Amino acid sequence: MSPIKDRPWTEYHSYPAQEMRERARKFADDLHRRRTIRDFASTQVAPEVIRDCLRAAASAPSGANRQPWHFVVVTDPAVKKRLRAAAEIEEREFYANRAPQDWLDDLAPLGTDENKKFLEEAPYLIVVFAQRFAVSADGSKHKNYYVSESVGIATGMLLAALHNAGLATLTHTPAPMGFLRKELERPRNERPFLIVVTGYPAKTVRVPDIERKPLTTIVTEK
Ligand code: IYR
Repeated sequence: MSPIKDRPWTEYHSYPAQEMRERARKFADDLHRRRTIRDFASTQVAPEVIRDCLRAAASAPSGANRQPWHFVVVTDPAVKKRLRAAAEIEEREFYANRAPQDWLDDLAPLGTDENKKFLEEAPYLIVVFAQRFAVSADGSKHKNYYVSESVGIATGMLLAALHNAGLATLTHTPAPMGFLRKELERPRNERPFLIVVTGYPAKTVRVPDIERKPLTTIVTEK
């Protein structure tokens, strides 16, 4: 990549003060309407929408602009079925033996269990991988920086973009999730990060009117 200083520079896009305030408020209000759901309709989603949301994610900042992510977009029912089977093996073990009691107690209000039917029902599974390092065509390794931070930011931007498009999402982290690399034939320099289960909510879905921590408890001004 050519050095930044040799690239064309464009003016920073800004808004008049009033417009800025409105945009900030509307965006926050809209993000607050996002809810994780666990029951998806089989309704199809236009691939262009998913592609544009991935384009939004791809704009994320990353350590040294190394963009250490890869997204596997799963729509093939046979692949989904395999992922569900593999995830449920791990999750059965998680709920029965691996999870300590205090973790199970924290999950109880969510009503989650080892049954992961959403992995087959949702039209899209976007499996996010983090690249610990990059491998060039000649096999040499190139370091990446702040990988978890970068991939976390890109995933957050993906969730915001999908919500903005009117789609529902579920962030699913089967534990452990090493099986995703094998099932999806990803290289050894990548580790599975998260599954973004994406689609429309099932007709029966109701979401709780949950509250978020008030700003006064999460923000300190100095
Ligand atoms: N991976 C399990 C358990 C789980 C853990 C957390 I932390 C959650 O917020 C939700 C679920 C599962 O997917 O059921």
